[in-house]
Amino acid sequence: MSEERGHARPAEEAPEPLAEADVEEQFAEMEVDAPRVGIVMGSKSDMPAMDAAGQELEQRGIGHEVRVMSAHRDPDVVADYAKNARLRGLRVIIAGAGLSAALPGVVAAHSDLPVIGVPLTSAKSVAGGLDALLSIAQMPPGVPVACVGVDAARNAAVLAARILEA
Ligand code: RP5
Repeated sequence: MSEERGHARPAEEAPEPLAEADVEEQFAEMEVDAPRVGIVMGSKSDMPAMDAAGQELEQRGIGHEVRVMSAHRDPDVVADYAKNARLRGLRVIIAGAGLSAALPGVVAAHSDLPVIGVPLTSAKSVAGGLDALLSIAQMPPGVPVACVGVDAARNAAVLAARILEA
């Protein structure tokens, strides 16, 4: 029982000091639960095409999270997400976008994690998604983005799984 300065506290209320091993154990548990793959996309309209990535990771038992953020409409959100990704436990980022698909490249500019871009097609696309394909694949030297086929979100998830297992 603690009776400092006349304030009695019942023994059951006194917090047990955590041993160093306990802290490490708790930290390890947090890391196990943290998603390892981040799936991001430029618009809610990309969700139907990007669903396949989440489904593939789900089937493989790989923890992931899904976020909608546009490189052009929410540039600060994208930068913050990419900058904090590694610290949050993410190891691969899958980024899907259509039209002038800057999202994968911008994520790669702010993070050293491997980024897999998924070029998406839509009614406004040029040549069935060639615009997005070139935007994602034609990165400048030093800032690589892996690029799967147009609308090939499932392949992006398979590649992410292989990167995690490499
Ligand atoms: C891109 O523009 C998105 O990734 C999406 O594929 C495309 C159209 O977006 P919405 O106008 O449907 O929001 O940034």
